[in-house]
Amino acid sequence: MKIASLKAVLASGAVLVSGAAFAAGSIGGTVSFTGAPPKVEKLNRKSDPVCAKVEMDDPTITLSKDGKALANVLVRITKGAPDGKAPAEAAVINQKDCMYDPRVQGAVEGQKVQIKNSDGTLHNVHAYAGQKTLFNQAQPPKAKDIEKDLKGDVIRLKCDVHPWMTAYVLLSKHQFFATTGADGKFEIKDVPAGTYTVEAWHEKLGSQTAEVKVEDGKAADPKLAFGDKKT
Ligand SMILES: [Cu+2]
Repeated sequence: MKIASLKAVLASGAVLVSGAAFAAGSIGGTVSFTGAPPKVEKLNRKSDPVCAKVEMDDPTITLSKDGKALANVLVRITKGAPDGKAPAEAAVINQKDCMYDPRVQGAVEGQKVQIKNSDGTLHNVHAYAGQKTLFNQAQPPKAKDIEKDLKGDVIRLKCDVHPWMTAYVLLSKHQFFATTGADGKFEIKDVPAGTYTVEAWHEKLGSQTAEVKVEDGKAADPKLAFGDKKT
């Protein structure tokens, strides 16, 4: 009897939990690219024989296969969202094949950033907020991960050894952000019902904003698009 009633309590609890998770909406869709697709240039990585082993395209403007959607756009709520708590886990950036992975990501103010070196060559991680240096640290092969506190808005990482290496971490006061994937799609999950301003940020093409109304259990699509005229 006792076990049966405990099971009943657990079962009803599970229903409540899943019900609560469902009582929110999401913001998602595709960030469109409406301009003429730029010519993809190969990066010149000859300065370091380790990096030169792998050919890489310049990822500054990365479009979907059909050229109509834009990858590496950080979409985040900039108005209307409640503040959140920084997660205990760090935002991780890996240096692999002499590139930062991911190139663009969001993090919560106060969250740590952890930078790994998976390459058999020296990197020098130089972090900026605007023109101001936040830290500047060499990371030889097999060196331990660099872990730092993040403060600012747009944090830019550059490698002083390999000038093509760039990454961005955008900080928000909450976790309502997502980066567009290779297909230009993004999804911000578990957004409470409400009206918000969302910003789509691209390292080269600037930013766009849109108003969006989120309803419980529904996906709101803010229709974000970039052309090729912006700087
Ligand atoms: Cu490097």
